[in-house]
Amino acid sequence: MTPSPPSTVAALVDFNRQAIARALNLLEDRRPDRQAQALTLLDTLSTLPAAAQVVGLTGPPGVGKSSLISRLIEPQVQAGRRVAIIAVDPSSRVSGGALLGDRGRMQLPAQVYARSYAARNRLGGLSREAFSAVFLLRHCCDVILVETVGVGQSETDIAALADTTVLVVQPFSGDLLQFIKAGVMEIPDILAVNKADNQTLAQKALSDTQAALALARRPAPPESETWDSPVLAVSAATNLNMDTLNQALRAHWQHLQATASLEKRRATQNLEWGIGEILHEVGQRGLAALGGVEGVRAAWNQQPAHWSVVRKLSALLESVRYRTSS
Ligand SMILES: Nc1nc2c(ncn2[C@@H]2O[C@H](COP(=O)(O)OP(=O)(O)OP(=O)(O)O)[C@@H](O)[C@H]2O)c(=O)[nH]1
Ligand SMILES: [Mg+2]
Repeated sequence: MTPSPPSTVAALVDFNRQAIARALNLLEDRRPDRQAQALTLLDTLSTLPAAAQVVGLTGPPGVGKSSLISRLIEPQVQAGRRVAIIAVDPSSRVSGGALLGDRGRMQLPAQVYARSYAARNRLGGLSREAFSAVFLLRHCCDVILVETVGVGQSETDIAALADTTVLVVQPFSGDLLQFIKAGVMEIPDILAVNKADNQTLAQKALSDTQAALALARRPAPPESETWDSPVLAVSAATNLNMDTLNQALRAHWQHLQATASLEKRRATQNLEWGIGEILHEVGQRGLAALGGVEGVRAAWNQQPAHWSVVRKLSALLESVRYRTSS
């Protein structure tokens, strides 16, 4: 692989928004030479620290995910932190206005980069482009906020991409809580009951959520790496408890770093990214030739530990092309 120009990499790491936009366009470009350039860029970046905390906010339509994001970025920007916002949305709204909800007419500050993606199928969930974008952005900023709409499957999907998953619910979100109780949905790292400006409804939602969580929790394993998912009543409209939500995000990040959890999550995310790329490149048949998801996992882990994810991916693609052509 020919290395990417140092100027491009330096500009990305420096959070130059034009450079970020160009690099994300490159990831989406389907021409083979551009795809090769994109992989080279990811390969170069993957030798550098991936220091951003990836926070996934998910939940049913209209619960206030975008409103919460626009609140969450305020203290980050004040603290001089660089923030990327990725909205994965079935209706593919592109403007910053839609992304930031009712408050979205404002101009994004210079330390904030935002981009929307359509939710195209990737193992039935998040778009491949969004996955790769987060992959790249982890090297360019301090925090990435990913918004996804959904109930059920997409929460599991966002967990494959985010370091910290926040499930946003609102009063009367019984279906979602049923999913947690029934074990259909993984327990999120943080539950935010939004719209708590309506006191009565919020109190009821808070106790329902706590009850669902208590039923779903399994006994903690002996090595105490477990995280007790907090349930927080918040309001994006009145700023209620937004500092508590920010603190919980920080606390979870510290927890991930203090235990081996971050390393484990990142390894899973890298593998998930690899599987998405393999599906894109060689389809279900190619994936089957590698032994399906299990086969890819085994082959991926057999690659040298010092190899970047891009090198692991290239080796697997080469082997599947060899097998399917012979
Ligand atoms: N009362 C009240 N309304 C809120 C609050 N947060 C958001 N809203 C309103 O709820 C509506 C939806 O908010 P959004 O932030 O766009 O919700 P969303 O989850 O991003 O919606 P989708 O992206 O369409 O899934 C808007 O009219 C908001 O003004 C809140 O804390 N309290
Ligand atoms: Mg939204």
